[in-house]
Amino acid sequence: MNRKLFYITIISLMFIGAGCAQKQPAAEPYVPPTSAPTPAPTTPEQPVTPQIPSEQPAAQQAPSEQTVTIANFAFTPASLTVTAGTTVTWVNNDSVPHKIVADDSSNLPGLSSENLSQGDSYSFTFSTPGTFNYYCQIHPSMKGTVVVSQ
Ligand SMILES: [Cu+2]
Repeated sequence: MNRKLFYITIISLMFIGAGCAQKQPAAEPYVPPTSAPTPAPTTPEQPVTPQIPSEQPAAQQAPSEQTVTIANFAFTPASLTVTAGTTVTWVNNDSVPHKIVADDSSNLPGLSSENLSQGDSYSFTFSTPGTFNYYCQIHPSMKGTVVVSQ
């Protein structure tokens, strides 16, 4: 009689244990749904987005204007790298006039200055990415390049 009670007790304990084991996996799926909504609130993401637009204007303002100096029959810098939309201004510091025109390879007929006397300047806005060569029409040996990146 005692053995039967012993086995019954063990068997009943096994069923209880199996019942608990079955309930645990069933209860687990309920936990992820409750934990998933907690990261869903976008409050921590909102302070991040304002930082991005604040960086973009700063990057655009810096290269918006660049200057090329003309002195001693040379362009300085001879090769200038800017971002698209940048306005480049050439300033003639020589006592002789210079005239800036785009090289045929640049395909920029709009880049053409008047004769620039000493102290005169000429500005051109580069809106298209690419490599643009130019030279002085009066002194064709004077050459320069503007590289426009996006
Ligand atoms: Cu010249």
